[in-house]
Amino acid sequence: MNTEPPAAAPWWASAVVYQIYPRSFQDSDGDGIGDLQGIRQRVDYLAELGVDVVWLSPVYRSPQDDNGYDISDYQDIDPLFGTLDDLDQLTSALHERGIKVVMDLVVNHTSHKHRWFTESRSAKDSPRRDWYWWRPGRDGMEPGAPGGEPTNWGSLFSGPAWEYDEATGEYYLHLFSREQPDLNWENPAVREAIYAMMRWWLDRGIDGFRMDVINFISKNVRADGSLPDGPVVSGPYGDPAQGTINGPRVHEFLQEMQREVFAGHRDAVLLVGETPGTTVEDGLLFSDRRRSELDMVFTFEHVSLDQGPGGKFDRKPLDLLDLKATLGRWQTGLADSGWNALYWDNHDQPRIVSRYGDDGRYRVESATMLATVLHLHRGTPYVYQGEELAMTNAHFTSFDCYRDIESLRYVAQSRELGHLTDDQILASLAEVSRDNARTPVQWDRSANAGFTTGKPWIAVNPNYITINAAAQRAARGSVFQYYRRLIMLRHADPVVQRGDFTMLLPDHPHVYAFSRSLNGTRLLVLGNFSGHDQQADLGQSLGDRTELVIGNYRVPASTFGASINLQPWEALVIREPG
Ligand code: TEU
Repeated sequence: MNTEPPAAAPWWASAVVYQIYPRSFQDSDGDGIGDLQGIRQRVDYLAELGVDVVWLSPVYRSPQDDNGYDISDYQDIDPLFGTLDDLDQLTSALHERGIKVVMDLVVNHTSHKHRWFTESRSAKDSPRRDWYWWRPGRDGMEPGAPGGEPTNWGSLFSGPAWEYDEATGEYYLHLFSREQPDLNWENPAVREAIYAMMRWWLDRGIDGFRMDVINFISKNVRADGSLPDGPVVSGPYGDPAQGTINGPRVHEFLQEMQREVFAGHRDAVLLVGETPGTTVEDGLLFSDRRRSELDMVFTFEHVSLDQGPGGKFDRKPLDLLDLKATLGRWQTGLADSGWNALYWDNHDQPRIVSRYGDDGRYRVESATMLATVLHLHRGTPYVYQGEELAMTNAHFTSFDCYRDIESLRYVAQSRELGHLTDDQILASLAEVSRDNARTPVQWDRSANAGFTTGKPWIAVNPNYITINAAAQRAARGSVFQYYRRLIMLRHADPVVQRGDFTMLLPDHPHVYAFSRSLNGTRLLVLGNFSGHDQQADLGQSLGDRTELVIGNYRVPASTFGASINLQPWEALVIREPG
């Protein structure tokens, strides 16, 4: 880290986290899949960017049905990525550069190949039977027949959330794919095994965890062991949310985890929860320091605003007023005792420049505007690999380009239901498939963008010839250089780290405006979310000592009156000293 954080604020108030999706970051051995030694080759790039923490998406041993989010051994590395020794070397290389390492923790479910599950499924009286959610079929229904599932829940990856297992005549629960059975956290032995595994990783020297769907671990189980059906909103299945999200014991489990795993480590580690379906009220409970659960959580509200009633693949345009209202609510709601994790992109979301920006004519302007708005909020910003280069969506036009299990299952289900044409399915995949974020990082203009000497596991975006790290590192005014400046700003400026947040112009349809203030100093942040000039009427003149802190156009500070003209996708941060 560049600067010491102020004593009162936790270290991560002035930190920026960088997410690596190892499969697509850098290949070192020519098999077309990124690996740990590949990441090690790029640590100086990360140091140059200036990030404080690296979060590694899963590298554990896994059959890779969901690219590592299906773990078969929590205490080993998948040979695709390397060895435990490679991980230790990478951790040391990052630590030497002052960069912390956060591991992904996927403990709502395991792989169906995990020993715990193979033992569990082997017999009804297996000592591990109760480590997962086994249930008989619905009363009066033939086991294994459609509709015989214990509840009507749909899985998040299409199809039912229960899989019938002939060997013992019961069903097991899988909120994700059938290769990802849900662990039964009601069983104390499960929790103890997970805590022991987490302690083992801390002892190995890692600096925290990003906890996958951690608010799914407590199910809403009735006293008789049954689980509730969910409302059927769209499609053939019921929504499992009420029975599975933010369940009755989730806070108890996290507080227990704090006591069992993090006692004595509390201030050094970073704990960020991935929490779909979480409201501001829940977010506050998770991140309130006094409750000792998590440091911050990823909300999904601001990345669901372009989603129609049919769910993720049902697309509608973003209304900027919704985005401001949503992020504004999270800023206000967590102002006193909670903390926000700030993100646009990750390995599950389409690229933000293609989504809320313009990846054509104004790619550079819109990417830097979006970055400015995000990084100036109160919270800890996350940068997903390639976001700092304004990498775009994949723009795939045929089904055989896709690799992601969620996308492929969605295609299969949609074709089976027959409501959509192939062109319609392809159009929604092109907008929102997770593979948009998973194409290889574009390092330079050489073959395969410098990602691999072999055949990449997923196509490289052909725009790598112009959009790549080598070009941007060298160029003033590049998106990469702009991200560096934003990161330096967070390191250096207490107003960015700790200032209060006030939303301005909430009804302006195209301008995102807010201020941050601390001890009389105010930062005014303006972002134009359109490809046209926009006027921001602030109602009061800015003082005459204002200065431009950062912006993505060259504008002299003296032009800031009560009304500011913003050029297409322009971002401005203006300081008014106290
Ligand atoms: O994702 C959880 C999640 O709910 C979604 O973001 C999901 O990816 C999907 O897009 C919903 O439509 C986490 C991981 O980030 C994701 O990669 C995994 O596939 C999933 O959990 C299961 O482990």
